[in-house]
Amino acid sequence: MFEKVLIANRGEIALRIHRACREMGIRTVAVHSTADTDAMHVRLADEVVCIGPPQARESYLNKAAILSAATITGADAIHPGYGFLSENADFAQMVEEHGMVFIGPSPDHIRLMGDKITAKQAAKAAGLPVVPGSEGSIDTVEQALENGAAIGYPVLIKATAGGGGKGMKVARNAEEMVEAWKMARNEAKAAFGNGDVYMEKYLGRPRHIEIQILADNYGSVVHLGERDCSLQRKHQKVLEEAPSPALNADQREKIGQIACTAIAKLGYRNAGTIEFLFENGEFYFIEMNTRLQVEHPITEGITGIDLVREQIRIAAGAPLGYTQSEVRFAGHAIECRINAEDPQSFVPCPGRIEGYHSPGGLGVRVDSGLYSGYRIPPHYDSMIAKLIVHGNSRNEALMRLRRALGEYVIEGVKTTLPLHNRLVQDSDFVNGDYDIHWLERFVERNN
Ligand code: MV4
Repeated sequence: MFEKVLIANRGEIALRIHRACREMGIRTVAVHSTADTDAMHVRLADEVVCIGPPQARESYLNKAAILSAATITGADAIHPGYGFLSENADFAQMVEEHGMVFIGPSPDHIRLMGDKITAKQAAKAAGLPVVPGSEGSIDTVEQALENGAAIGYPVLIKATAGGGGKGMKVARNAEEMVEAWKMARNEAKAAFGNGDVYMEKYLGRPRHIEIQILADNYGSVVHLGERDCSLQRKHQKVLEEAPSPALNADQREKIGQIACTAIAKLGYRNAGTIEFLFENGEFYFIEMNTRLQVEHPITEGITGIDLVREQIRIAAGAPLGYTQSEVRFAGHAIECRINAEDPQSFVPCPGRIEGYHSPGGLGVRVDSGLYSGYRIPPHYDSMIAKLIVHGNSRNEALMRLRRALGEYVIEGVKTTLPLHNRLVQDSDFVNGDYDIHWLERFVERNN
């Protein structure tokens, strides 16, 4: 096992990784920008290295600074968390070239899945159901029109370097195609420096359902069920739950098996998430995430498996040690992402935490680096805490969530707690009756 792991991240996920390491008897190295000197994960880590100024580009995205910190502290491995360098294939490769272990998949798999066209081709070849669409990139207006006619309108044009909805354009008919194709290419070029786009049949009211998988270095694969991440606003997830209220046992079992077979075929290792759109009882692969995800705790809630520990064990060369039939699913888990934002306008609201009381009790988990007196820096993502509840049933989880939200006190900054308080009272949400567009309408109704 590793003796020392460098945590190349900040905030709640840096703390989450530290906790897994501490339980495993692994020493931790925190790296931080000058804006994060007082962060909780920095306080708890065994060793600390300041890697640069507040701007992420010069600190948390600074490969040379992080590799230097790992080298001088003698770290055996680097955990990238999510965001920042977590899906940067070049960084993963540099970590290996420096004789350390990148806690994640191979650079080749990160690269394969980072390009949405090659990801989709690989997914299809591995047996995953994909959205009907173009074979590769759409490079001319003629190709755009041909593919539009063949796929059938409406179609969606997507950036191959994309994710997060940037460079996505709907074309409802041939007339809209030329403009949509040009705009998608321009947006993609501006956002990613790569203007390549591809085309898919546009699904109107799907749910976003993703399957968590774990694979060791020896070909063993398990899935840890699904998460329903449909409740999002402007491509930012707000609340996630597991299992999905939209799936029956047969659908769950079938897609889980398909996912495991595909992951084994791909030769993928470590943790990963396969994202699907789900509409009219059918799954359609859209992307694969080659990192630990923000919402991983709901999967931990229903399986009892510590995903970060599993990532570290796998990276250290340990075998999975259990089979699919030994993975036990129990109850229901829900996560609320709490952001330092105005709950109506969603404008970020950094500042000092003047008062803090987090909820507790059976089935309640809070992942957060917050404490009374902490100053939320303005330079980073506004997510400051995750409230995760688990119950024996969805209804029990909901009862617990309402209770826990009521206990949570965060003073000094505006937060999205009031949004969650309203959401958990809504009858559509309580009935599990929502798709990927539902929350945007809910927010507008309540404004
Ligand atoms: C789609 C889609 C409808 N049809 N693909 C948005 C971000 C990206 N990662 C995939 N996205 C979508 N792809 C087809 N063929 C609708 C979306 C989409 C979406 C997907 C998941 C969660 C929230 C979403 C919000 C708007 C659009």
